[in-house]
Amino acid sequence: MKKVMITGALGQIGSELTERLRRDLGVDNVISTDIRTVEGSPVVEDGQFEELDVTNYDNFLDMAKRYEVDTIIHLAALLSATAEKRPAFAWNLNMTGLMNALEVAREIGPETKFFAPSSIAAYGPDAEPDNTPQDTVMHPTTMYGVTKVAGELLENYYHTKYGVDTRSVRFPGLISYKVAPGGGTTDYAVDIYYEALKNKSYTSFIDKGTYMDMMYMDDAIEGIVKLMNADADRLEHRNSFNITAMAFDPEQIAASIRRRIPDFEMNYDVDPVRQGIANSWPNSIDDSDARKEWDFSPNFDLDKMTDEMLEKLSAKFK
Ligand code: AKB
Repeated sequence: MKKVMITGALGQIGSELTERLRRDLGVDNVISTDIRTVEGSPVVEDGQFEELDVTNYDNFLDMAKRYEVDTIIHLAALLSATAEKRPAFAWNLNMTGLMNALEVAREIGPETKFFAPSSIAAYGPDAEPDNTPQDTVMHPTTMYGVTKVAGELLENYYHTKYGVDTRSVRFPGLISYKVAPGGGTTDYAVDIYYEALKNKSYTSFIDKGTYMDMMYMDDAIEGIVKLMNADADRLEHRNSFNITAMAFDPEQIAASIRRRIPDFEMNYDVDPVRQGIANSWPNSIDDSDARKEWDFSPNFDLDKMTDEMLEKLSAKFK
């Protein structure tokens, strides 16, 4: 990875990855792109930034050629809850965008490094729900999940057919304080920290007893960098690696917050759409292949993450 182009760079992952890669590779070696621009965002202001609609292949290719990039990190996509509301739009953005990104990678050089994330959403209700294996049945029942499985297969195809150096992970819910996620099912686990500090209470749209895998953003960013720098000979999986740091339900995150805010109150107003999506996903996934093939090893558990989220957000609110 020497010169990287990032799509969807203003999103939850992209904004933190941009900052990290600018530090690692130098400001001039990271070309961050997004469909929109946001005035005042460090992604836009502190380095190279271009507006790019990933469904426009010609513009995508021109930009990658102009900057002579050797790596594409494709993050532009719609998340699960929004995709469920607008399935046709989600298919077009997630699949045309990914197909274009892979075609651009193939076009600019046979060994272009490539990363696009999959998700725990790639699994469906018939997969083993606990400690879900890396390689098992994948029959998602959401449009987002369908695009993730198709995406994994496409990345595998471009690797075996054209030699594009594709790498990927199945992300769990990602929790961060810098840029809020948008349109995901796991977003409750981010919102809860904001509300705990503002109102000492939170009304969860996900029901108690619903377990999902989660990860603090620092571990997710470290995971991407580690996987992209991993020795290709060690990687047996090219579809997408399971990675996780913790699995909890809303009651457990509330209990973790109460260690710091004892009178924090948790209420429920379950959203049937997002609850249905959550019910179709695993309770917890098995990430032993990622640990074995490229030494994935997260640093944050639930309490450590809670402490950091509350500390960073209170500083932000001051
Ligand atoms: C979502 O909830 O849609 C995402 C995901 C798990 O991929 N956070």
